[in-house]
Amino acid sequence: MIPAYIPNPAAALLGGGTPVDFGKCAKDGRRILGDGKTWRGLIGGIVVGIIFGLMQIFLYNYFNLEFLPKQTIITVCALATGALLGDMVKSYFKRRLGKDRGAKWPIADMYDMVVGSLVLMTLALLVTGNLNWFTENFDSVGFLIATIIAILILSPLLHRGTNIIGYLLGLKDVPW
Ligand code: CTP
Ligand code: MG
Ligand code: K
Repeated sequence: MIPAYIPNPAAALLGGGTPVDFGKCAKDGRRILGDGKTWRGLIGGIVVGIIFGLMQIFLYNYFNLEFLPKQTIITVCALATGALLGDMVKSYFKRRLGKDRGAKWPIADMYDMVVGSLVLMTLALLVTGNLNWFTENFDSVGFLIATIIAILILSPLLHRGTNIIGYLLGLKDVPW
């Protein structure tokens, strides 16, 4: 999940400038995505996520970490891109609900990148004919389910932790 977890904090560090929605509003008069989603954050976040994923592939091969699921170029690129696409879809619905940029939306804010990254990864493996990645990396359905449960438990903790650190370092305006 490293290529999925890195892009959002990287976007917070690198973001700014032109918003992805170019400042445009939807029919409800509110911003399509808002000023919290910028091109620099989007592209910078994806690139940094991919770089971390490539380092993961290198370390995996170097230290023979065969007990872990193996990243591939496809999983790395899809996880990093999916994380920030999920984050943008979340912002779209957040704006439609009338919540301002940076407002709290607990479950959605915590799982946007998890759902976005895992859905895009599965789609990317499907369309490239690599769905056997799942059977190659997970011995049993039980191991796959246990991994998903671990992701669902760890993600909000990591999300909360990094946001508190970002807030204490003055990189984020709010600790969520
Ligand atoms: N960011 C960015 N571009 C992105 C995602 C994030 O520039 N595609 C930057 C923005 O500076 C943003 C910060 O990272 O404020 C934190 O990201 P996030 O919490 O996802 O955005 P919010 O400001 O909370 O906006 P929203 O309410 O739309 O989620
Ligand atoms: Mg936020
Ligand atoms: K987010």
